[in-house]
Amino acid sequence: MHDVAPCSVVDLRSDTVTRPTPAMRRAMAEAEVGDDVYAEDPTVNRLQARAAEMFGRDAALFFPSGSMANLVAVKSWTQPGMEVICDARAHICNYELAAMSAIAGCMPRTMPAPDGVLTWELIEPLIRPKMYIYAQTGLIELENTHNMHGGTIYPQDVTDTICDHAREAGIPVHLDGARIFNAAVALGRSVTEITRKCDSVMFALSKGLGAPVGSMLVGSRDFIDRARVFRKLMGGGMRQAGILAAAGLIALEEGPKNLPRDHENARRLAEGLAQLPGVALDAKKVATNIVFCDVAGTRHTADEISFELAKRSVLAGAMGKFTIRMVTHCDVDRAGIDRAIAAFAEVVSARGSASARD
Ligand code: TLP
Repeated sequence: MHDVAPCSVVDLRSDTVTRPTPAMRRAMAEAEVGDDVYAEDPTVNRLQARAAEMFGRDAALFFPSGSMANLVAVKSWTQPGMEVICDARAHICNYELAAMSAIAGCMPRTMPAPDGVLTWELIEPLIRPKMYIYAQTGLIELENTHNMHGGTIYPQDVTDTICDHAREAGIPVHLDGARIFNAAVALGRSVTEITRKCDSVMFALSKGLGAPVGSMLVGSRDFIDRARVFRKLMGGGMRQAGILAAAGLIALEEGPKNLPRDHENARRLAEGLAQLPGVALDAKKVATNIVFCDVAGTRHTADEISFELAKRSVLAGAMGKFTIRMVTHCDVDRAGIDRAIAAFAEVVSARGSASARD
């Protein structure tokens, strides 16, 4: 558990905001390092080997960010001029600066999927016929858990069916599993089991697992060899990166243990917020660590509410005019969640009476 000072800010903007634990800092200070562009950093090599083992794959590669790992996956699977099928609210297509187009030369072909969970029935009609007038489908991308749909999880049979059909169609499947450990913990299954049919998987060390920096890409040896070249092409060849990998190793071994508590806290937060006047959300749908609520009923915008929350030392993300996102993580404990609910209640009632006075 990370140290949580009693009067600290309760930062629920994202699970990316966690600070390294004292154990991580010690491991970073003591890390054995080498030049990773020569593949000679022993700590990076250990992290990559451990990640590959945990996912039951041949190989893994360490990246400075999930965005770069997703981009390199697209680049490694496709040719310029191809299409990438993904959900309309996928991170890869909305929050990565159109990198798949700007850098990999691919076009996203999107479909709004209920809860962000694509199915083969939704995907199949988007696959282009093999005719020279069409851009060809180069990749199918899934996101598990789905960030902008509130941490939703792919049912196993849905992922497996997509991957089976995609394989028959000769199209690889890349999984943006930035929060795949959250999904695994919620399902009570291993990450190997829930990702085994995907051709490549990106997962983050720097979100719920608590590392300060880093994401991993896992897959076949051949895929990772290609990805290594593209990572270098994009300027992601790091040198003595063992100081980061050392924290990543601790995140990988210890981080998943924190996730059940983060999920409990998210449910507690959701149930608390659902009681507040003008705040709409379905607490029963909160399956992992992400809580979205709609504040339109308070007659105030998400920006106004998050501004007021910040004055009370609670940070939340305004993700749309009336949409607020709050993400639980290892640096916020149950007391922090209760403080967040109390602050939200105060803001909503203070603002409610202010608007009643208007
Ligand atoms: N997500 C961030 C923001 O970019 C929205 C967050 O605060 O949740 N895939 C998924 C599903 C993500 O949620 C994120 C980051 C990424 C990829 C990118 O990872 P990084 O930030 O390491 O580039």
